[in-house]
Amino acid sequence: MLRPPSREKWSSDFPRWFDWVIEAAEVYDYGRYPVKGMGVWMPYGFQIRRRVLEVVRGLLDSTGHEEVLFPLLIPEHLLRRESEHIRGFEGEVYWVTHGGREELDVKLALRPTSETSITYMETFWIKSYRQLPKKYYQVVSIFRYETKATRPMIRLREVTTFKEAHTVHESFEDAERQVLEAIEVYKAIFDRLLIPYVISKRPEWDKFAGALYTIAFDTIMPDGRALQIGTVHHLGQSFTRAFDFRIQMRDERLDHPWQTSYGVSDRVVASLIAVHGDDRGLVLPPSVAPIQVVVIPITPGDEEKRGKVLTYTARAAEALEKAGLRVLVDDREWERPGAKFYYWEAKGVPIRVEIGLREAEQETLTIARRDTLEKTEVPLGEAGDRIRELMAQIESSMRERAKSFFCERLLRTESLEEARDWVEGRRGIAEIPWCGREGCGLEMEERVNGKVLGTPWPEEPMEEGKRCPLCGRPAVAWIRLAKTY
Ligand code: P5A
Ligand code: ZN
Repeated sequence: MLRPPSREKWSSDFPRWFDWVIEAAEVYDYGRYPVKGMGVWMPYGFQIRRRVLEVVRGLLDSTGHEEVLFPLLIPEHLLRRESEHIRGFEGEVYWVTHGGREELDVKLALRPTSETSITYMETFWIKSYRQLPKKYYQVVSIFRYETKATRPMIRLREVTTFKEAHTVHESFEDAERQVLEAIEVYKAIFDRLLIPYVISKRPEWDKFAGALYTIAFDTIMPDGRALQIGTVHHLGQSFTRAFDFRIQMRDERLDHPWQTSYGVSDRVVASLIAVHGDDRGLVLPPSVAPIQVVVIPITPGDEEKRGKVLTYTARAAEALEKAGLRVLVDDREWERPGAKFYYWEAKGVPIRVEIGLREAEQETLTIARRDTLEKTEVPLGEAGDRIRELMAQIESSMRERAKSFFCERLLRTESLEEARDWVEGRRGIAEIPWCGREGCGLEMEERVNGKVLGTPWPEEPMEEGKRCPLCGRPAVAWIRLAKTY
């Protein structure tokens, strides 16, 4: 059994803790696969990924998004059609240049995102405003030749769980309403997964390539660095113009429709792991835990007593399953109970049930919760209900724990020095008054030694009398800065 590199690594050496936990919990094998930036979802990790995906799919489906599946390859001329877009992605594209021994006439890109291929096909499918709004999404692998340090799930070259939505609308305003809906969907996803976030409008210089504007969700990792966990883009008419995509509008005119796109990735699973974990390993919210209850029989040496414990264990497990819980009995004979405790703690199973002779004789269960490690004993007859209640409690205390950590890591200050100390010291996100000019924004990045995340969304009216600490002009907004992944 792998043990963490040392105590307190969750916050003091987060990258190592993360590498350790995904291996110890058998979530994701990264670094052994011989292509940089690509990892393997292992069975247990795949189950977590699947449940997170169910949350995302459920919310997209119930808000009228239709699932589609586009080809992985995009011909060069499509990818190049929108000039800002290709300028942004040029350096990150993997190209397929050969088929077998033959060189291809047309180079094919492994999609870095799908605005171009989807818009291209929409020109055939959508002819009139009557078909709008149109909301598509797909769950696919995308490929980006990332040059910043790659990291498991967080900065991949193959993003294997890209949930990208693409929508088409009659007007600027309709697309803007879609941006609001997308933000609500993403809030619901992160709320369900108990992941805290701030929402920012990214600065002009850091918006998505081809977008009018970008709204981003950022969370904070245990080491105080921010992580972008989702983005929503108003695409305006950039792509519909580039593809000469026109439809019949309400007033009979032919015009280019308006689009949005938004996406979340494997980073959602990464932040689920990072935000809730501790030095013993994963702590999974019961709603997405592949196993909600692990039952561990503690068998005495005596043959008859052993039989008694095992029979009772089977009965108890059946009762819990009947109560609708996802249960696993760990009856491996070659493993000692203590080793099993460590193993399932590392895997983040929310509830552990221990059954020894005493429990078997008294028809009770000893229940330990993963988040606080507290134990209680309950009668078997009440166990289903009690565990259900306990899971609700676990969920709310996990939410509170994550929220209070997050709130402690937001600092609002008018002093550039304080902001610098905060960001450099990895305490989290700092907000300082800003005049709105790009020059000052970029200089703040230098001075604070961090990255601008943008300004609060929804827009907050700026208090009177606040000034940009760099140029002294009146501030138009608070601007957020942090170290980022
Ligand atoms: C929106 C979906 C887009 O690609 N096109 C379709 C738009 N936006 S984005 O901001 O570039 O990416 C969406 C989210 O994906 C995550 N992400 C990544 N995750 C892991 N590894 C990467 N290399 C990577 N690149 C982007 C981010 O969370 C981003 O918000
Ligand atoms: Zn300024």
